[in-house]
Amino acid sequence: MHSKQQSVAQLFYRSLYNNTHGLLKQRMRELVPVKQALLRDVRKRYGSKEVCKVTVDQAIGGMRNVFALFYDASLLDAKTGITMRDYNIPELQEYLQKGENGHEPLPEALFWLLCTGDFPSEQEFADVQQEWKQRGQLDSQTQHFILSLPKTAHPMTMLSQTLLYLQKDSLFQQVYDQGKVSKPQYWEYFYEDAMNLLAKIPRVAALIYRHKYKNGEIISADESLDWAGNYAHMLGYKKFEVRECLRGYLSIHADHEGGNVSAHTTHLVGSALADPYLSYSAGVNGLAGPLHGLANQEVLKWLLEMRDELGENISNEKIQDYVLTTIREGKVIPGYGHAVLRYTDPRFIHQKDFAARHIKDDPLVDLVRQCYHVIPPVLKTIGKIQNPWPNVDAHSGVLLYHYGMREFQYYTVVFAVSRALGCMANLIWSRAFGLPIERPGSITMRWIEEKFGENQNLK
Ligand code: AMX
Repeated sequence: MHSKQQSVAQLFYRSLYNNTHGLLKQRMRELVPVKQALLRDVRKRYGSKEVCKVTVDQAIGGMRNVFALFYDASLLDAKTGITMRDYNIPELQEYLQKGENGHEPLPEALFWLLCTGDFPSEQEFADVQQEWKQRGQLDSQTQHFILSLPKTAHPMTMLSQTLLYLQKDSLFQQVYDQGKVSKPQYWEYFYEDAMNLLAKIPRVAALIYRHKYKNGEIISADESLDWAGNYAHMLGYKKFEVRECLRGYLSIHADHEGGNVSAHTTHLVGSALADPYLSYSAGVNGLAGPLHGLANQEVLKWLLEMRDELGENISNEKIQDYVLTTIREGKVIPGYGHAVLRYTDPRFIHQKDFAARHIKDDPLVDLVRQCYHVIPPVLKTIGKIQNPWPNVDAHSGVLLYHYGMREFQYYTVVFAVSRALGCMANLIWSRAFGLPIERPGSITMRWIEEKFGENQNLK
């Protein structure tokens, strides 16, 4: 018999077999009933309380400060920045496992934290690392698919397409199609898909890079390296500093609460029970927008254009004029401002400190530092800008550029590899909590006028 049913069963049992000793899944199995009960209790006690009011301005203005999403793994504070399971960026840097006697946190450890709320023991950490190595292989068809993509496509488009290609392997979709899964089990299949997606995404991303920019010369994985270190290796970067840079980079970009475009899109699409591949492909498409993940490539372009026009050793006054000219042309200053943050993004500080430790005498890194002092006072003079301070994208692209990655379009792919960690942890928990399909109401101009207009009482 060679039925689809058989192949689904084989896939599932192979995956269960592989994970008999998966410590993260074991821990999740302990946690899921406990947290489900906690959420039930929270709803029972506070379900009817009002979280916030929504004004017409907020409905039209991108729903700023409308707290209508439940997203448990991370929270963004306008002043202190992101906390992941209540730990801020410096704390994560201090407490998470680090690689090669380095300084930067390892994403495997962060994923454990995002899923469980606890820092992993050495054994738990090693177990996730091992699992991702086992699950991470790309078969020859997948490699062929990537190597056949048109090189003219944007690398974020390639990433999104490859995630859709891999969707044929979704265990959730297969068992759901066959009616073999009930709601309490959904999360287990989302977990399997999420772990496979995470294990594979650095290899997919590295292959896209080698295909688009390096004539398809593939670099095989080095199984002795960690997830981020191996990504640096497969991209073709051999220096210890690049591995360190990517460890930190992939950790700090992992999650930024639930309302940002990539996290929210992944969550929304997943709420329709679209599997993790479909959901994250959608999230990646949102991340590819210039106001979201593409900003780091925009920053670099903007800085290089400024340098081309004004030369080296630019004075503060000239930077100020350049900023004002950019705004007069109707453009934004990339890397500055944020929809929620109102102070300097701690992830920017993390990268600035990394640069201070590892990078000496790079005029572009110096320019980023100079801009940090010069740009905010200029933006403060433009009343409508809510946050004149830098976000993470003001620095991240410049680090990659320093280490030799000159393909700006690719920078957002690195972001996407990282953001998969937060999006996947949340997606697993959304199914574990049994959250429903997301479906907010919307209003029309006529609705607003009829409800609040002068004649409303006459109607
Ligand atoms: N340069 C120029 N104008 C800016 C600005 C900037 N850096 N930041 C905000 N503004 C403008 C907005 O465009 C808006 O103008 P409008 O009313 O004419 O449309 C006005 O100021 C008010 O915007 P806001 O309430 O301060 O910000 P927002 O929530 O609407 O937008 C963001 C937030 C990030 C899109 C915006 O600050 C921006 O475009 N920044 C530059 C791009 C960037 O760095 N994006 C990365 C964000 C982090 C991430 O997701 N990776």
